[in-house]
Amino acid sequence: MIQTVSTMPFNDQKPGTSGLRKKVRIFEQPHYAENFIQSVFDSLDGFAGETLVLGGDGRFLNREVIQIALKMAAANGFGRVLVGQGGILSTPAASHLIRSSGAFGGLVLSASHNPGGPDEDFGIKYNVSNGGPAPEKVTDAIHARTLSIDSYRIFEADDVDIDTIGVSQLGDMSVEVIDPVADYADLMESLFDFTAIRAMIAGGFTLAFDSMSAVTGPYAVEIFERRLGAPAGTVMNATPLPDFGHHHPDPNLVHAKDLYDRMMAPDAPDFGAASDGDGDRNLIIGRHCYVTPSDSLAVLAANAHCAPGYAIGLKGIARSMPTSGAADRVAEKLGIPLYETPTGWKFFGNLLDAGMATICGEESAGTGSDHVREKDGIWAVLLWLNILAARRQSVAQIMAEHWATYGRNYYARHDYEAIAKDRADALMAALRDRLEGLPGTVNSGGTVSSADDFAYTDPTDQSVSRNQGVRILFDDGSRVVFRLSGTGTEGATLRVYIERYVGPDGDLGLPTGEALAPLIAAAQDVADIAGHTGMDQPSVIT
Ligand code: VG1
Ligand code: CO
Repeated sequence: MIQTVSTMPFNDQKPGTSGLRKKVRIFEQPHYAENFIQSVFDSLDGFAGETLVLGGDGRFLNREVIQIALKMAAANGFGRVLVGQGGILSTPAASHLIRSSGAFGGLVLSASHNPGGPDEDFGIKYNVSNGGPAPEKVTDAIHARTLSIDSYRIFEADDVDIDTIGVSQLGDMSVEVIDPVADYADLMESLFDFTAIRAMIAGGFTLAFDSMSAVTGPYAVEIFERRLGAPAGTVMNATPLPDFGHHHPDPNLVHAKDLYDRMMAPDAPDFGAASDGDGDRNLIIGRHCYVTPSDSLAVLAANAHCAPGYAIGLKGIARSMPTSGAADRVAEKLGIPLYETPTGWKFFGNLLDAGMATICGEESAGTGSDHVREKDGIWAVLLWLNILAARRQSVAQIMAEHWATYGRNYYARHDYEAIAKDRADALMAALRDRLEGLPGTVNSGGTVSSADDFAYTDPTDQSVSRNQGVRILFDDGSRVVFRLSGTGTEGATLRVYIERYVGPDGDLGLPTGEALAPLIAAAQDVADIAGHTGMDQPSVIT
């Protein structure tokens, strides 16, 4: 029976960089998730009888919201829902499933790299029929709808069994519980030379993969251990847990410190990697060699032809604005275009759909390609392994050769977390006020050549996104970028991105902190971070 339930709008349901993310206790308010899901459906046209893909990263509340979404999809007229067994689908696997099943769209339940558990974060993201995150015009429409919604529709029925693979009926809608891993693993096998990687592993190459008790566990065990023959135990923290084992499932040097320490130990494996809550991010650490995500993007692009899926070469490379310019030099050498987009994967979708870019990446440990419309952690790891198998070199050798060819973009991101929102806004406002006067001035970073607030015009549909981050560029190509995070659930996080380029003949072996010190001081100076925030150190450096 379809019920129409009266409700009142919540005024805090604006999707951020990647969907709606809030504390679990906010999501637990009566009607909260229902309002958002109904607002998504109300913003879409023409899905009667169509397919919806549904799954999440297994965090606290995942199973409950899966049931709500199933019953609401049935009441709103979807014809079929494909749901991952146990409610599990990694973000890239969901993207693939939307594409391969010809679905109308998908709901991905995740707060990605944010922690999970009763006192932590939950999230809901809507992806469109190309498999990618809804573009801004859709998320804007969803937000507008959340502010006026007065009722939602839900099918009254017992909970659906989401743990047994098979088909059942919810009113007129069929529910297909599917294996969340198999199709995705097949897709990976179609892109990469599994025979060569398997031979490399059989020949003694060692790897460690940390799933951080998040969604990639089952995917990584199937792919690395079963299909590629790595020994059992290669995948660490392989069982998805509702609270990620109290860990923060963000694969960076702070939260994946165990892996980092292991990779720096005398008996380190040849290759280490980790992924985040929903499986779209990746951290790459070679034996005694950390690879920044921006460098990883550049190396993957420069060597993608080693993998069968990219043997014909790349159409173009896209990176988010704060991501370092390392990939730009690769694009230049390959003679292909380089696109600079705002932060967030939703901005890559149009470029990928139009065949303008093949590989995309972000400094926040996201890399991916046109095989899906999300960033993809395991994909990046497999491309690295394929390159290592083809080049028969270590990660450190590959990095050294890369820098010797292209020069090195020293890079770091400093995050100042849990700032009061008004203070963070004041800092950005003061910075914006100063922009006009900065060009030509000299500070510890050098001479400022330009300063602006990044705006992006999408080359495929001419849509414009403004205020995407303040950039201060220096005349030697160095830069400092400031923006506020759009994925947090408490207070504000200021992200400061610092980059300095050194050519192939320059000093390629400096410690990053040392190479960037003058620019870090300049950032402090220009934005008065300490004055506005009261913090004299960043909370996290990545
Ligand atoms: C962060 C990253 C951004 C990434 C986004 C979603 O956004 O900076 O590059 O696309 O998270 O990633 P923000 O607005 O907090 O800087 V995920 O893995 O959390 O979906
Ligand atoms: Co993620």
